[in-house]
Amino acid sequence: MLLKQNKESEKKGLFTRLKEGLAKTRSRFTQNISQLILGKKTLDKELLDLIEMQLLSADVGIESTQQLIHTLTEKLSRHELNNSETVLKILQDEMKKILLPAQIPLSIFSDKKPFVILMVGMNGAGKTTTIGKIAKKLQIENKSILLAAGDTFRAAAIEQLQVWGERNQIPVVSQQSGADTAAVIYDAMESAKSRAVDVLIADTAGRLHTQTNLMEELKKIKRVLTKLDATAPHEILLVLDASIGQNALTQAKQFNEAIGVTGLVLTKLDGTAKGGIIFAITNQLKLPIRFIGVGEGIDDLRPFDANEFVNALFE
Ligand SMILES: Nc1nc2c(ncn2[C@@H]2O[C@H](COP(=O)(O)OP(=O)(O)OP(=O)(O)O)[C@@H](O)[C@H]2O)c(=O)[nH]1
Ligand SMILES: [Mg+2]
Repeated sequence: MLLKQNKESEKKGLFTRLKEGLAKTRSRFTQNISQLILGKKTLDKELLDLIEMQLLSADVGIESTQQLIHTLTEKLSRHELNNSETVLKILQDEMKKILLPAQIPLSIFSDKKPFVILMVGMNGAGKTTTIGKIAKKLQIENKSILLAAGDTFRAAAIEQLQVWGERNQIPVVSQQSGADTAAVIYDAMESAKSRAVDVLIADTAGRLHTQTNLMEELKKIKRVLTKLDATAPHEILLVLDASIGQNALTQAKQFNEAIGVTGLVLTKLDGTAKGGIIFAITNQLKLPIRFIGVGEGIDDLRPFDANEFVNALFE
C-alpha cells in the first residue's frame, strides 16, 4: 500500500518536473492557443485561422498544422464543435495521435553482447551528458556498462567522460586526444566483448554538419564495429537540441541519410519555447523518440510518452 503510494507520488513528482521543463513552450505556444479558444464566443473559421497561425509560428510545421486544422475544420462543418472545451479536447487528442508513433522506447536486447549504442549529433547537442544519464539509468537496471571516449577532437571531452565514469564506477575506454575515433571504439568493443559487458555506449565528436568528413568518420566507425559484430551498432542515437527549432530537422535528415539513425533524443526542451518542433520532427522523420531532455538532472532525461507530453503542454 505504502509502496503504491510512493510510486504514485513519484509519478506525480516526475510529471510536475516535466511540466516545469516545458514551461516556456507552454507560455508561448499552448497557453496562447488555450486562451484563444476559451476566450472566443463563436467557434468559426476565423478561430481556426487564428489557431493555425499559432501552430505555424510555434515550429509545429506545415504538415502537422494542416492535419490538426483539417480535423477541426471537419468537426466544425459537422457541427461537432459545441463548445470551447470540445475544441481544446479535440486539438489535444489530435496532437497525441501525431506524436504516438514516435513513442517507442529504447530496448536493450540481451542476445546482443554487448548491445552497442552509438551516440551522434552536432557539438553541444548534449551527447556526452546524455550518455551519462542513460548509463546511470541502465546501471540502476543492473546492466553492466562500458563507455568509449570516441570524441578525441575536443581535449576536454575525454576527461569529461573519464571523470564522470570514475564518479559512477563505470569503466571508460579512452586514448590520447587526437587518436583515431574508430580505433578507440574498436578497442572498446573488444574490451566489452572480453568482459562480457551488457551495453557499450560510444561517444563521438560533433563538428559542423557542413564538413562532410564528420559523416565519413561516422560511416567508418560503423564499418569498424561490424568487423566484431555484424549486427553492430544496434542503436544509432541522434541527439538533437530542440532549441534550434527547424535546424534540428535539417540536421536529422543529414545524419539519417549518411548513417541511418535508429532513434532520437530531443534535448533542451526546457530552455526553449520551440517545443512545437517535436510535431514536425515526428511527422517528417518517422523515427522513434527514445528520450526527451527537460533539464540537466538525471530525472530530466525521460522516455518519451506522447500522452504525458501533450498533457504537460496544456496543464
Ligand atoms: N537545460 C538543459 N541542458 C542540457 C540538456 N541536455 C544537455 N544539456 C547541456 O548542454 C550542454 C552540452 O552538453 P554536452 O553533453 O557536452 O554536448 P555534446 O553533444 O557532447 O557536445 P560536444 O562534445 O561539444 O560535441 C551541457 O552543459 C549540458 O548540461 C537538457 O535537456 N536541458
Ligand atoms: Mg561531447
